[in-house]
Amino acid sequence: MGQTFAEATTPYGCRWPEIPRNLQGMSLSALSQEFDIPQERRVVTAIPGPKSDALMQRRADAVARGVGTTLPVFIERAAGGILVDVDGNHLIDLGSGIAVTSVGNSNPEVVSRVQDQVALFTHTCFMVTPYEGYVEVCEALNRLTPGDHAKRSALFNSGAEAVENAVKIARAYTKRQAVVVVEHAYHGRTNLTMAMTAKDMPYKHGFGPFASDIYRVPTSYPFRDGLDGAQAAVVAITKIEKEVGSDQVAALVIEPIQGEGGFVVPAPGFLKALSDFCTDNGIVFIADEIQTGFARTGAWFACDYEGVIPDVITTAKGIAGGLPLAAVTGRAEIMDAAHVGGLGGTYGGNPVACAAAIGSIAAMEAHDLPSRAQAIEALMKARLVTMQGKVPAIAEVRGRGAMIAVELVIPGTDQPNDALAGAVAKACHAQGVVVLTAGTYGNVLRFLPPLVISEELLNEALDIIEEAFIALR
Ligand code: PLZ
Repeated sequence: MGQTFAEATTPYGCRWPEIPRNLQGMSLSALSQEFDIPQERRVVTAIPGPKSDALMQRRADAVARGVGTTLPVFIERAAGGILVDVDGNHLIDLGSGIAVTSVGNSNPEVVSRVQDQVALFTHTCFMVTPYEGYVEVCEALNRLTPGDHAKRSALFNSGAEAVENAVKIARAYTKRQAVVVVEHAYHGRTNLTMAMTAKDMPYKHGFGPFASDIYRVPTSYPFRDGLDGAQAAVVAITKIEKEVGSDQVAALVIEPIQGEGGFVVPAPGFLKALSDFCTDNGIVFIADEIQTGFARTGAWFACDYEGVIPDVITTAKGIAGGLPLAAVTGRAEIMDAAHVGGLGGTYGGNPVACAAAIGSIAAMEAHDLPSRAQAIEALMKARLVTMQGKVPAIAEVRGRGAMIAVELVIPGTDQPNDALAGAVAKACHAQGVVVLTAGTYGNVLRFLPPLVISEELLNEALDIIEEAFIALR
């Protein structure tokens, strides 16, 4: 397996996984042997099949319509990179439940620890009578997140809840109120995080009034703004200085690579310039790594690529292999600014979710999943760039690690082509490949495979994506 992450360092002194030069040496297939469902696509009915259709009908009668459906396919089992539906179709999973099952669905390390924990006790409430698993997860977070300074963590149930708490903590520490976010941001669906999220439909439409004292500034979106990182940072910082007032700002919250916003990778230097501005002005720099964290981008955290050490970092999704868990980790003096009893929640850091996180982190370390994410990037980008040569609507291939996307336009323009993104996604679904769309304009097709996916499965999914593009271009 080579060097451990603790040993390797970036030019900036952060942890940096080895870069696999040679895909053949990576054996992306080896891990798929661990899963008890054959890691192969199998289409045995129309997708959706008759049993899924019947369940969709029951769903319509029982479930509020506001909860949407990307694929009207009901799942019965899953393992690794395969979802098995109620009609017996085996689907290739390029979504990971929106970047959650990075260690593979029902990873054995996660399953066994969850089973052991659930038999011991299911809940006490950490604020009433604590247990070791919670502390162990916080220790792992303090060790793995960027920076060697003293840190503290607190655990919650969902990403949105983590973001809310990060803002609470930053306000308590700075005794300021304003929060700065950026265009195309996604931070959640609760009242405060809706205010922080950029996109109206479907996230905010009709759900106001929203929390106050949230200010939105431009971000770096190289494909659309044509600015380098320094130029984009000047635009954002000037807006903060002139329209908000630097000494009014408690926190700047930003995704190092935007998730729902369309896998927008900022130009080099943008994040570092913002984080330096925050340091100089007493503003808490909060990296929302809920989607990018835990090996997804080929480093433990996306900030590792930027030479940025956030004051506070929010995590969720990939942390616990599918169980609901989220965290806020940050500088000890910032985290401890909230008074005793000021943070918490009945279920935050539930013992079963903590056991899952310990299993998930163990699997990531044992199988060097950051390096596997880099191998996935190499394979996917090579194939998607080849596709771009054949499909003029593919304007950009971007992303890092196993967080890769294509932005689609009307050929010859920069006009977003959301119709094509939707049509290609639908065609892939019909062939048993789960892909997701994203972006403020809905014109981004994004891929979030589990990091343990086999090379064969990934290539097969890419064959189907390519066929769909050629047919619909
Ligand atoms: N911050 C960066 O990506 C969740 C949302 C799916 P929760 N992204 C998926 C949907 O349509 O609801 C996310 C994120 C970033 C915060 C969140 C919120 O995390 O666990 O969904 O609350």
